[in-house]
Amino acid sequence: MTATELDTPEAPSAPPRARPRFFAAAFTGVLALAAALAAGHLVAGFISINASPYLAVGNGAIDLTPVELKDFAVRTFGTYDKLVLLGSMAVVMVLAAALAGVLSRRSPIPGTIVIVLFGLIGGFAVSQRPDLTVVALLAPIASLVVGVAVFLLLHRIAPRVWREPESDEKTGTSRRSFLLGGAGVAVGAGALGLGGQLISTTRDATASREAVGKLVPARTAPMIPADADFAKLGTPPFLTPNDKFYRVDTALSVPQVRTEDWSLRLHGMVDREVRYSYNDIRNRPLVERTVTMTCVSNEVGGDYVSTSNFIGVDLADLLAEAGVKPGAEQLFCTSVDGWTSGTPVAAAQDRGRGAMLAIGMNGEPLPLEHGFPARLVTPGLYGYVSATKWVVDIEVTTWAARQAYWLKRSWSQEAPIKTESRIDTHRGFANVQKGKVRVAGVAWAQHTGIEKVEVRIDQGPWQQTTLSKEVNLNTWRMWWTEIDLPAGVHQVFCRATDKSGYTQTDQRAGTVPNGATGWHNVTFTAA
Ligand SMILES: Nc1nc2c(c(=O)[nH]1)N[C@H]1C(S)=C(S)[C@@H](COP(=O)(O)O)O[C@H]1N2
Ligand SMILES: [Mo]
Repeated sequence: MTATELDTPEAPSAPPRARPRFFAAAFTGVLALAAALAAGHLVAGFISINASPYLAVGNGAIDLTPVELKDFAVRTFGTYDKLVLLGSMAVVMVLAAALAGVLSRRSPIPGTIVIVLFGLIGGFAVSQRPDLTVVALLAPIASLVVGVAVFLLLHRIAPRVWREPESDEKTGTSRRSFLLGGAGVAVGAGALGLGGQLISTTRDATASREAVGKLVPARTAPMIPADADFAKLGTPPFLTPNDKFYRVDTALSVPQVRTEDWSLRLHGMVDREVRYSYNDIRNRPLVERTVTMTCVSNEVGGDYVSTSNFIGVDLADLLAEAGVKPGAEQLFCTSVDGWTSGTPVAAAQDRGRGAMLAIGMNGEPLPLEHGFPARLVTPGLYGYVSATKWVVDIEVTTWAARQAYWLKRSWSQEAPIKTESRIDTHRGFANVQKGKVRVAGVAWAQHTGIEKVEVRIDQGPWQQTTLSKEVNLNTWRMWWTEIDLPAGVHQVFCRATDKSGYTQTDQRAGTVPNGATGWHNVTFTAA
């Protein structure tokens, strides 16, 4: 705007629209984004929180992430990998929205295009979710409409005359209405988003889980003997409390499935298709089995291993009721959130192994994040091929016919758990007194059993450790010993030998494609 124009406000040609200032412009974009996401979240609250465009894009990103990056994220951030993802998405979106606002200082068109693009991405992500119907598209549509409307509105009232002297009356009004409008949008967006969150939790499965009550198996697992762990000497407790059980899955928000809405369909290469309701399963005589589960993403020395008393029914019984046809190779199991796994039929039918459809852990119904109402547990196989949580569909089929989630992403088709051992006491870079030092830890070789665990200092001779009482072949075993540590910095190694005679290799391998190998070691500094 030139001085001449300022001096002649009454000029017949309308004054050119002044461009909103940089921050006001950026702010306009960010507020429109917030309003859009909040509106989508609110509508999703009524349908399924997974219809929230923000979460749907996050879930889509998880599915598209290259395997190395995903593995890195799981290893580095653990269960927080999802928060990190949502946080990074928020940062990227805020920056893009701010940029869109700035680009729109002359005309609202660039910003509108960016918001529509965001809306389309959100809509696409929602449409790709296997657990949602067309109705779910209402959420991204709400986002799109509200986003564009708020953007155009704020753009209109954005202080077009901010460049003019503060004293100008028009400027003051314009600026006030922009700030008020902006604050209104911010508060409104907060309320909508919160509302969506609250409404969705009224539809969650917590009450359904509480209504199930205690699960009392007809056949309980043998009592865990007191000497099954050396918790007092620095091993983990034998049974992992439910809230300490490791968690690994691709779900950004825990699927909410109520028992009354759940059923399991067993079909494919079977004589007769069967469908079980929750009560069908619950009212059968329940068995209880002590099983140690492990994740293939567990690196040497890692924590993705836990033990529970699982309660449920034998998968072999269900398969017998359906009648598995000859030639069947895998159980292609689908979760309510669309995640899939492929379990070898032979492992599932092997009664000695004891694969289960589990509905309980340690006497309680499964915690929501561990698969409520029902999940699979197959002793001896890594979770990604054997332990579908929130399972709703089992198709008996061949390997060629179907490829499960992680198989498509370069992990192995068959994945028996590798024999591993870990030092728990001490961890990290421990400072200890030289002389007698206690070392303790855990070892596992599910479905084979642990024969011995040895430790050594630096390149020294291997020394035997004391093993805890064996509970069953499908569980971990604790070990401890005392070593004589000279002053200085030393590496303490451990290695297990399983009952097949195999001793852990010192060859380090990464987790992809079928589990890490190598000896765990901890640095001890003795003084
Ligand atoms: N629906 C669903 N089930 C799943 C997964 C998943 O991502 N989605 N992850 C699997 C993997 S990789 C493992 S190791 C186990 C972990 O079970 P937990 O979280 O109860 O320990 O669940 C399996 N079941
Ligand atoms: Mo896993």
